[in-house]
Amino acid sequence: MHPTREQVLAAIADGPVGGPAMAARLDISRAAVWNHVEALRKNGFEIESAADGYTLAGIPDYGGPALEYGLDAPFEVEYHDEIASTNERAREVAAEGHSDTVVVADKQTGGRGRLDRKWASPSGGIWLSVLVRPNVPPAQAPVYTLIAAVATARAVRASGVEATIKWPNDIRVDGKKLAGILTEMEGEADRISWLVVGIGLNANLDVEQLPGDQPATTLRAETGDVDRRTVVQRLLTEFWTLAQSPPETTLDAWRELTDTIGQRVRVDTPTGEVVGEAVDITPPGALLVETDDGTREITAGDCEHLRPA
Ligand code: BT5
Repeated sequence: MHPTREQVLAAIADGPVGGPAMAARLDISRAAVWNHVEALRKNGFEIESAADGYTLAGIPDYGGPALEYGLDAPFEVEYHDEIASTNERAREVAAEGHSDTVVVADKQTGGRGRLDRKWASPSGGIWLSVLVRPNVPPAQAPVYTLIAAVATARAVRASGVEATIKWPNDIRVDGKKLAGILTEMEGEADRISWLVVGIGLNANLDVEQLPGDQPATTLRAETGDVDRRTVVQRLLTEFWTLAQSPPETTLDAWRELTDTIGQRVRVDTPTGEVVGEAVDITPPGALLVETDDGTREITAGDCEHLRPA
């Protein structure tokens, strides 16, 4: 949001405040105040004007201005009712030179999973991509997938749903997939240029709207419809806080939220299948699996939890 518009909104939220008083305080003309008020109304903010000035009577449910308003993290939000893929769009935003931007859509027509898989993204879900430019080497990128997993799991738990993390990128409830993460990046040998972390969270959707080729669930099915603005803001605040913290903070939080550690797992890796017991996660995000032939450190793959042998 335009910084002055943000200040006008903040003043009205603390209102009632008169137009002339605001103009004086923000050092802008009364006409400019009026223009900002009208623009805010167009964006869905309910602003009442009475003899004692403007008051804020309501905020929009969802969308860019709704998500930026009251957000405790310095992200700009770009919102689309419909888009092919927020990850695609975030990559474009990165190419335009921006950072610390979140692309959010109500619906995706070309949502993507890992390895060219499709991600079903009907209207009512939470489909977003976080663009950041951390000053770290590319080898550190996997920690951002863990950050996204922890942030998503915490935001979901705050809505009363006991979600757990399955390495590397699933958020699940009772073994059913509630959310997935797709991390993409561009970098040189020693430094990440940009990182796009895509999060797909089945929010206000029916399970029947999902493909059904593997067990899946939605927040609607688990707890009823949620206020997506609250969920997204919690998620982004957690994401930002963890991104500013040492990686160990994220790893510790991840260990508390995962149900992969301690499981017998089968992991499909680019270099073959590994079966054994998952015993820990190591920086920046590799899974340690104890196999009959010794301990393996796995950086990428599809992981399946097996029943005890
Ligand atoms: C993922 O891939 O789990 C990553 C999903 C990331 C989606 C977000 S939405 C915002 C951003 N923009 C994008 O275009 N993508 C990101 P993977 O682990 O490969 O899982 C994909 C598999 O999950 C599919 O092959 C289906 O079996 C299943 N699936 C598809 N849509 C699903 C859904 N909505 N809920 C649960 N499972 C789904």
